[in-house]
Amino acid sequence: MKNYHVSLLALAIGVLSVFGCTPTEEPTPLQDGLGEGEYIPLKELFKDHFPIGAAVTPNHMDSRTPHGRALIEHFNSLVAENVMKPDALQRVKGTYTWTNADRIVQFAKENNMMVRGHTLTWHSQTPDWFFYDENGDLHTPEVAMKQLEEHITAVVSRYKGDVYAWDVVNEAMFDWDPNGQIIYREDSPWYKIMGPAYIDSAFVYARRADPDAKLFYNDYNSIFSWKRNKIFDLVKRLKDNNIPIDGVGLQGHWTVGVSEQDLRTTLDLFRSLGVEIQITELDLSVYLSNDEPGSTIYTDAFNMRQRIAYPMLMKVLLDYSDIITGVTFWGIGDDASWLDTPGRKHFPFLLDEQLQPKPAYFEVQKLIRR
Ligand code: 9MR
Repeated sequence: MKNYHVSLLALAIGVLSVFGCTPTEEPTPLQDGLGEGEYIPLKELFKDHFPIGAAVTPNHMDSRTPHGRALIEHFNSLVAENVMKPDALQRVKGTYTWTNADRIVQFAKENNMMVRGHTLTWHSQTPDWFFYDENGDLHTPEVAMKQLEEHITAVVSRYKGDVYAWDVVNEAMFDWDPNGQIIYREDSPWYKIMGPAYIDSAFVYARRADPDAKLFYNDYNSIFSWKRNKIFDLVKRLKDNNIPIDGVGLQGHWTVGVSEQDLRTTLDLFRSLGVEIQITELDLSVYLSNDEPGSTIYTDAFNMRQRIAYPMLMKVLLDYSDIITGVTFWGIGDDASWLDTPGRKHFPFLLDEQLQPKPAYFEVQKLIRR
């Protein structure tokens, strides 16, 4: 077990002035019999509150590998990082490729884990044939809608009873528009073909294929006012029109600077809609801004930031655990994250590059195991 003694108090104070709060002292001994460096697996820590998930690739699905072992130890829910997307399942029209997705579902079954499905309807990672005819012209709304219906019906039916929740529509709202004039992502080929009608239909098709699956709208930047209000309006409209939607997925691609107030305001807002919330793609980058120089070393400053930000975040999620029905990390440990670029690692998880608990993990553990 790694021993991180944060001796750099000066550094800590520097960081804390950023966060405007008082330091958490050196880890205090736990009062429940756990010794120094001992930990409770994540899924056990949160078992009374929500399942803890990880985004995975098919080659993680092997209990003999470190990733497979870490998954079995810490997680009770899985989501495919890529292999359930339209380009993976139906790259060629009418030809479905299930092998990789099946592996994930099988591993989950063998290890008593839940599976989230990601994603049925998206403008990205979706083959051109969904949108364009052989001349490169956009399909008519009828053709595109039919293809969407076939895809959703085939995929949801195959995993009926195995996938308990689907990201039915992903990232359909326009991302940045402080005046709120542009509601939908208008450059999405789905939108170009038929406006927002595809969103409503996708939920109807998914419900029809598996009446028991939980159906989510999933998006990023969803804790910021300019976007959360659009998502709120969308979900309200869907509900008012009896479109079957169960919840909102807040992706959770945040940083150590994530604002507690933004989180709470967003959760209060969605609570008022009476929908479930899941954090679907959680990663907490160690950088406070894009301008900070990149590092491939997990510095003491990064460590200190995460020791503060992670428990703050998890405390908020616990406070809302009556409406939060799942928390899924967008990866497993700091060895690999979609955020990483050469020279700039983001170290966004609670498990380190060796898939061992980080100091931030122990701070989170204290929330529950005092
Ligand atoms: O993590 C995924 C990465 O491996 C893919 O290259 C990328 C392609 O778009 O998609 C990433 O996952 C995204 C997810 O499906 C939707 N929300 C944003 C995620 C990060 O980009």
